[in-house]
Amino acid sequence: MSIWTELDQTITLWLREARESILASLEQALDIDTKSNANDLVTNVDKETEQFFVRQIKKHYPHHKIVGEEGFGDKVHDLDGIVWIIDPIDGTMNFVHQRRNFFISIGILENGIGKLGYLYDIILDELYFAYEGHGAFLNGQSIAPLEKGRVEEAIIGFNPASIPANEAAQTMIKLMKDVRGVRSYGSAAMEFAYVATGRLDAYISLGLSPWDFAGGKIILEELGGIVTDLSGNPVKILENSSILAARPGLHEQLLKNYLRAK
Ligand code: 2AM
Ligand code: CA
Repeated sequence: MSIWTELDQTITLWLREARESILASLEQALDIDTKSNANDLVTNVDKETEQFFVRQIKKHYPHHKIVGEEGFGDKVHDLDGIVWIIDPIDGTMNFVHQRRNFFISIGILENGIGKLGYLYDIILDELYFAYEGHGAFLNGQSIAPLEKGRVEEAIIGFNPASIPANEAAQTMIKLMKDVRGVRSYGSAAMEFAYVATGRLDAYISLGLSPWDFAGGKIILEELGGIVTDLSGNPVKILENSSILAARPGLHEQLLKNYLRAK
């Protein structure tokens, strides 16, 4: 068994354990706090879930490095070796307000190459997973590679709160009118999972952090999806970035006709 298959089996068990404990915590009062602004929420469950993973990884894989949103991981400056990038709850606002539509998101890289990606819809118990070079799966069922798409037939994921306050806003609004539909789910992990399974054709975000996109990028790329920043440049994994994640064909069309259009 390869180290990745073995690691996957272990992570799947940890994810199930984390899910049980998140579901149990939903039966109790949440301890809710704010971070960078009044809408940037964090709860005791975000922190406890990240601590659970950090504890397990440190115990079983002490040489691996960890980047975690809530800061319980390591100070990671480079992608040498094996690096875990973890968002214990992606879609915290959904978690607090809706009690659904939130994910655990994990990406694992070896020397900068994405190897394993996990997006776990806790309420629906749907686990999206990819192993680089070996396919992507939803609850163990193989996900079909992505076919080419076109703007006129596309449903895109987009957060209207992130329409830029400059002339690019007009192009963005034109795009919203040209596509078939626009959706805003409030969880980058969910939007990546939806692009991976064809429920969305593209996802656009003006500013995400590494833990918001690491797991999703690995899964989408395994399916032939394309993930860049909004200028079409490769995403730097350890830095905040804008994100354009889309089917092939559609990705080029969005860049050429909207995002890079003058
Ligand atoms: P979170 O729930 O883990 O905070 C919502 O559009 C998406 O953007 C979610 O994935 C959310 O992740 C993320 N997000 C929310 N606030 C953010 C911020 N200040 N910087 C980067 N990503 C953010
Ligand atoms: Ca989070």
